[in-house]
Amino acid sequence: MLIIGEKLNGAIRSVAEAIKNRDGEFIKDLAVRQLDSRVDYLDICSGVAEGDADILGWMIGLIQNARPDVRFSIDSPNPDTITASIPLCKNPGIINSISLERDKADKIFSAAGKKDWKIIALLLDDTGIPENVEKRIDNFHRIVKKAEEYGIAFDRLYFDPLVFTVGSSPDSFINFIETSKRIREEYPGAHIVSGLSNISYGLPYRKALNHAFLIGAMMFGMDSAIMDPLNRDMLSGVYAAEALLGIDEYCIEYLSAYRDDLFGVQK
Ligand code: THG
Repeated sequence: MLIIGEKLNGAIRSVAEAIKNRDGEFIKDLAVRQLDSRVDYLDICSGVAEGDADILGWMIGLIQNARPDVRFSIDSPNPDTITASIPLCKNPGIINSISLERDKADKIFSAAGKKDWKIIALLLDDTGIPENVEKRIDNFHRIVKKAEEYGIAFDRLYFDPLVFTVGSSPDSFINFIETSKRIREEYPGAHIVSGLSNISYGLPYRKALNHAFLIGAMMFGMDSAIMDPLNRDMLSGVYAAEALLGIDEYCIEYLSAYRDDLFGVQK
């Protein structure tokens, strides 16, 4: 499972505050704590439209200075911010994200076509939030076709069926797994990703919902998630599910994570 650390997001109040004050120590600490847990990529999102690229550039420099081996997931709705951020990164990362909105996919596919970056594709177009599974699958086919036109290898794409809070979208999880199932039936190796903490927005005791989502979605092929890597219950959930699903043969990874006390339960 590819784990993308979610904490450096301007939608989180304390992070927004640190960005506003250019509090490098706060940002660096949050980066290092995630990297010292278990994370493959660090998602970075400014949470603002104005000065988005400058903020991400500042974060990239700061974090890369402390940890040159870091890999970023550049999280911006603005394709120009993404194309400006890519050359600043020493290591290949993830483009988060493209969609069929306006010329977003074309812009990014033509700029990043030859690079070794993974690309998250939201199953979204200009008509807005896809209301059902059929629309998501239609968007999936259109994105696959476009990627082919630009010569983007299918394996670089991570499809995000989109997750909304179950507090106001009762079908959110069902739509997610139904979409994943359909994609996997057609392309068994397709990568599926989610911003899984979205599922619990506005609800109490979020980790119960996040945890249930994680296990359920992994059963239907989700192999990557933007999630909280500082939450030990979520981390142990990833390892436990991989063991049960036969992805982690003989529980080798599970045992090693336990021994390294990644679950935070050893005395
Ligand atoms: N898809 C893609 N990218 C995304 C999202 C997506 N990027 C942003 C978002 N959605 C995923 N990132 C977050 C980051 C933080 C939270 C939710 C989603 C969040 N965090 C709480 C906090 O830190 O205060 C705590 C969460 C918890 O209790 O576990 O709410 O869908 N491609």
